[in-house]
This record gives sequence, C-alpha cells and structure tokens, in this order.
Amino acid sequence: MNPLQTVDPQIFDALRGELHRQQVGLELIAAENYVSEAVLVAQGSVMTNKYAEGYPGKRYYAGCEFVDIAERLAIERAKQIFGAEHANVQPHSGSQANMAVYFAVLKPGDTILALDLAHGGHLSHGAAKSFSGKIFNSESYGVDRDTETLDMDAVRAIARDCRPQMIVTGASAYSRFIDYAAFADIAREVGAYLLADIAHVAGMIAAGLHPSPVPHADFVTATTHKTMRGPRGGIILCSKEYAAKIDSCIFPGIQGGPLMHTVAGKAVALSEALHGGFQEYQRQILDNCQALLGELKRRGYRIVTGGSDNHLFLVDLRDQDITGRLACTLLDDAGITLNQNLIPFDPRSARETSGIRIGTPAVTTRGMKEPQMVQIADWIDQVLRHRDDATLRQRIRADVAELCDAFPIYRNGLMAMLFSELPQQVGA
Ligand code: DSN
Repeated sequence: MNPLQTVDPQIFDALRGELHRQQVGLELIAAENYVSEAVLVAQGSVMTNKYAEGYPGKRYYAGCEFVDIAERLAIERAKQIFGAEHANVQPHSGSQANMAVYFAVLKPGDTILALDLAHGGHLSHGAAKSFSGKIFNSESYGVDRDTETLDMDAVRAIARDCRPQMIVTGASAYSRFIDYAAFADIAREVGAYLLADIAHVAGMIAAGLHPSPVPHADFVTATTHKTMRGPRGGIILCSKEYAAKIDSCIFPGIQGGPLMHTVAGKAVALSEALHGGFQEYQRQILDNCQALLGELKRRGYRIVTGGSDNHLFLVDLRDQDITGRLACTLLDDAGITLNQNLIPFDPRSARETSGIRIGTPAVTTRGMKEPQMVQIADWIDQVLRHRDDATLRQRIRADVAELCDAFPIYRNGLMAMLFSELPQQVGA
C-alpha cells in the first residue's frame, strides 16, 4: 500500500480526487499548467528536508553541498534562458519576487505606477488590499477604451503627472504584446525604476516568441509555474548592479529558508525549457490560442482587443447576456475549467464580471492541437447557448472526459505507482 494511503487516507483520497479531476477535465485557466513527472519527482523529494538559508557556497547551515548543486543549476539556467546577468531563484511566489524588488529600491510611501487591476493588472502591483497598495502609494494606468490596448502616450502623461519611483509593466489578463522599450523610455524620463512582471508570458519569452524586457527593464520577475511549466514559485532577474540588493531582500529581507525541493523543481523545468521541444510547445500554445479564439469569434463572441498575441484572451459576454460568474459555473459543470474575469471598463462587479479568461498552456501540454480547440469552442458555445440544459452539460462532460482520455496528463508509470487504483478510474 502507498505510505500516504496508510498514514493519511483523507489526504490520499483528496490527492487522488485532484489527479482524477485534472485528468478528466479541460483546463483553460490561463495561469495553470501540468508539470512533467521529472519536476514532480524533484519537488516531492528529500530536498524538502533541508534548511539552506543563504546562497550557494554561503549558507548558514552545514550539509548544503547537494542543494547547492540544485540552486546553482537553476540560477545558471535562468540566466542563460533569459540572457540576464543575475538570477535569484528563491522567491516562494511571484508576489514575493515583486515584494523583494520593491523593498530593494523603494521606501514606504514611494509611488508605484502599474496597470489597473480592473484592466488586467495584478494584486501585487499596488492593489489596495495587497501589501503593495498598503505600503506604497499606488497609481495606475489603464487600457484605451476603444482599442482596449495600452496607449503609451497616455501612460507617459500619467507618469509625468504622478512622478512614480517605480513603473511596473506586466499583467494577468492582457492579451497583447507589451512595448517594453517604450516603458523604459518613460521610466528614464521620469526617473523611475522599471519592473517587468512576466509571470504569464515567461515561457514565450524564453522561446523567443514574445518580446523580452530583459534588455530594457531594471528588474524582471516571473513565476515558474505558468507558461514556464515548472513548480509553483518565483524568480527575479536583474543586472549585476542590483544583484546584492535583490539577494539580501529575498533573504534575510522577506524570506527565511528557501524551499530547496522547489528550487530543484525549478532547475528541472528550466532545463526542460532549454532542451527538447520547448519552443515547439510555446508555438503550439500560440497556435491553439488563435484557433480557439478564432472559432469563438466565428460563432459570434466578442474577443477583448479583437484577438491575442499570447496564450490567453478575454471573452466579452455582454452580448450573450450572461455574467462571467455564471458562465464559469456552467462550464465547470461541463468539465471545462476557466475563470470569470473583469473586462476593461466592465459595468459589472468583480464578483459577477462580464467576461471569462481563456488560456491554452495546459491543454497544449496534453498534446491537443487546432482540431481539439475547435471542438472545445463548440462545447463552450453549446453550454453558454443552452444554459438551462443540465442534461446537455452532463453529455458534454462525458465527451470532455473521453477527449481527455486520449490526451493523458501523465503518460508513464509514476502516477500508476502512486495511485495503484487510479488507472481504472481515470476517464470513468
Ligand atoms: N492568479 C494568477 C492568475 O490567475 O493570473 C496571477 O497571479
């Protein structure tokens, strides 16, 4: 019997349930993905036992020779992939990566200028309820009402007006390329630092399919679990000039011991990004995104900005007279998981929303391509058109599970070894 099953059958059952949920459902949450079995092995490893406060070769604990190997590899691979002079791979999350950057060069009360949360920004970019909005003075820029894209002249005007110490570029729900050079120019003009948060688009930047902010920004932060397809966590990239400040802001500034099993998992994911098919994977994410949004458009759905340059897009559901919240619930009932999302200038509240956000990184990891995207668009359309038809949703849920059965999330033995009863249940 699996030791987990013996020691804690409730958690074992929850894990098994989650694995089953992931296998039989379609994951369209733009921020999620499936790590490889190699990453799972590294993360579920004995490195979780090790304290390693400090940095490789400069630890406050003995016995760090093997975790040092993992962290050095993660650092070198991150630097190589993104062309950065310095990388810190210890942040527990993207928010903590951003926090360390702010603390490295700002003081409480300084002004941060970032994309409005309601226009696709992120909590850690100065939202009132986040540490970033409580400690710092927060100003925001939005997207243009007509194009729904960033208007760099408007950003410049706001920056001239509020004279921020830090400009943040990056988003959680923005589907277009970002002009990092223009942001850098504005930051230079007003004497601000520039932070580029590439949490969502890091994988495409790593593959050379999205412009890189590294030559332009003072600091670049990313998460490792979205399009980078690694374990949950953050990284910070910067020039040598800021290396010592950033490192001391992560430890001992805001974190204690790094999660060395996660650092090892990051190293593995970064290796996967350097080798074997990563660029093709990222290209297919983009192709799948175009196929899915193209088919929804053809069926009459309005896509915010009219399209996408990356892995995600927002659907404006106002013409369908359904809230994002209800759409999300109905689709989940049909085995299709995504999130409700505000659209720019949304007349509804964040609790209801007029939009949904759709992303293709996870379905692409499963090996799905354009024909499957067209099929998924058809299911989404049917669920939203026939919102009172619970029988239809159950039929689609079975069809979704059948499709997912042909695209398993884990192909070889690890899952079967851990969950010996699962194979019969997957797809059932
Ligand atoms: N919560 C993530 C997302 O869904 O985009 C961002 O941190």
